[in-house]
Amino acid sequence: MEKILIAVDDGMPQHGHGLPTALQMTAYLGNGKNRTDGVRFNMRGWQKFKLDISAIETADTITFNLVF
Ligand SMILES: [Cu+2]
Repeated sequence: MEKILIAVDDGMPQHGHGLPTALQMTAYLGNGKNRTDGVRFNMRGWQKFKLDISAIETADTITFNLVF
């Protein structure tokens, strides 16, 4: 199996701080899916999740924006 590294950068861009907890990939669920725990929001507003994903011959970045 090819080793995949996922780095997570999260937080509230308008406030300049991260989440109060650290995200962790806790399980591989198969078929390219992973379980992530540790997401806790302590305030409303714009939350940004940036995932830097890298494997042996490729890398990509995806950003999720949540507003609530
Ligand atoms: Cu904030």
